[in-house]
Amino acid sequence: MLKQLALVLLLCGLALAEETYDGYKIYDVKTNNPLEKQLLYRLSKNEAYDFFDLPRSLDAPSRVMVKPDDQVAFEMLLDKYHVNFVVVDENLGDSLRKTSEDNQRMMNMRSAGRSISFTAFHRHAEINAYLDELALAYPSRVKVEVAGKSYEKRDIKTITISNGDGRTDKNVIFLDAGIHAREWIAHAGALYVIHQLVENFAANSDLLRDYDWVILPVVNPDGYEYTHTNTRLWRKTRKPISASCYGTDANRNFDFHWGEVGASSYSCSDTYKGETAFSEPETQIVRDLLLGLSGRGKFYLTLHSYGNYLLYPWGWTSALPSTWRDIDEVAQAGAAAIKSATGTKYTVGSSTNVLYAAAGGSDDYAFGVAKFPISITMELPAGGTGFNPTTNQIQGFVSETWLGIQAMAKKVVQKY
Ligand code: 0X9
Ligand code: ZN
Repeated sequence: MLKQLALVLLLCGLALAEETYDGYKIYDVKTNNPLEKQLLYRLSKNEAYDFFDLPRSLDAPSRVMVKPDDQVAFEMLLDKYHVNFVVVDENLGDSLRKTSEDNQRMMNMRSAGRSISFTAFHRHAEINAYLDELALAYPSRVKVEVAGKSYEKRDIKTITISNGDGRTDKNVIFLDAGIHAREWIAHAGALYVIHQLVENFAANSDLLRDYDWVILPVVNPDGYEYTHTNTRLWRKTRKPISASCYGTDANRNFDFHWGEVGASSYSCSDTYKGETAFSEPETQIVRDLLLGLSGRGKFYLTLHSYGNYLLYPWGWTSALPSTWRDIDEVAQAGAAAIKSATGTKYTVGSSTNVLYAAAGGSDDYAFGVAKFPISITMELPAGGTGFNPTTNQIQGFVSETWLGIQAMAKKVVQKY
């Protein structure tokens, strides 16, 4: 009995303990031929190694996080096959502590009466408070609704932004962010879009003449809060699956070719597809919003990080949808606007062809089921060693991202 109690306490302790990432290393692994790339693909199936990215292109290195106990074996294996690598972070724990202290300092630097800024990454409650502040300040143009609750009962809010002319039949651009908890720059990017459309309305009124925008800035608040309080690089939702494994990859949980490729059946995996399609309250909420907009919804844009990609369907097959040229035209407009403004390069293409095959994504569902004619996943740039931009990188990233979104939205408004 005592032993069982001790085990339960130990498991609870493990589940609640803060992950410090002390001694974790981050590697950039550069492959020079298809054989080396194949080796990397095989390694990425090993749960010991956390691949932050795994692009198809041979030129692009893959970034991998490895915990202290696995580093010797990892380096020996790469050496054995003569695969080049460099260590880009000798101790992730140190780096994360610094960025967290910096964020803590900057959190308090908000202007009066405003819950958020673009000089810090804010908590879910502050983000929700910002939406409510806007609803109060701009009642004719802003409506904030609770779309539902997360597994841990947090309010998942949408903000609907219009020009206040009272028309209710307009086309819609639906934007979300934060499907993946650790991709903090995506949440910040969505907040900046909200800020521009509401607080800089005069400059952006052409984007609201015949279109309403529905924005859900934090799809996965439980995961997001967990990255602030426990495990900075948590990706999934937080519903317990087994005694020691939590969470589902929300971007593998949508019911379109669910689980067919690039998704794991192992509940501890970072790409766990879930017990069933739409097993998570968070993905059910996005599903219901998308289906509710079917017909009016013309552009679905989901913000992620990282890698500078504008990705479109399909993610489940290398085949292209018959209308791929329409989506490509919109994405290219976004990439061109960013390139000419800041020089930042985005890669444009179908998810499977430029990144990797992964079924059950929200983008494929919006396009294939909810019939949004334009559906794009935008992978914002990396900061820090990937998911941890410094606070002074936020403003540059989100304003550049906005230029791309603005250009894509203009194209959509022209086309539909
Ligand atoms: O793997 C993902 O879910 C996305 N990349 S991320 O690094 N942010 O995790 C890409 C999703 C692309 N879309 C589909 N595969 N459907
Ligand atoms: Zn993501």
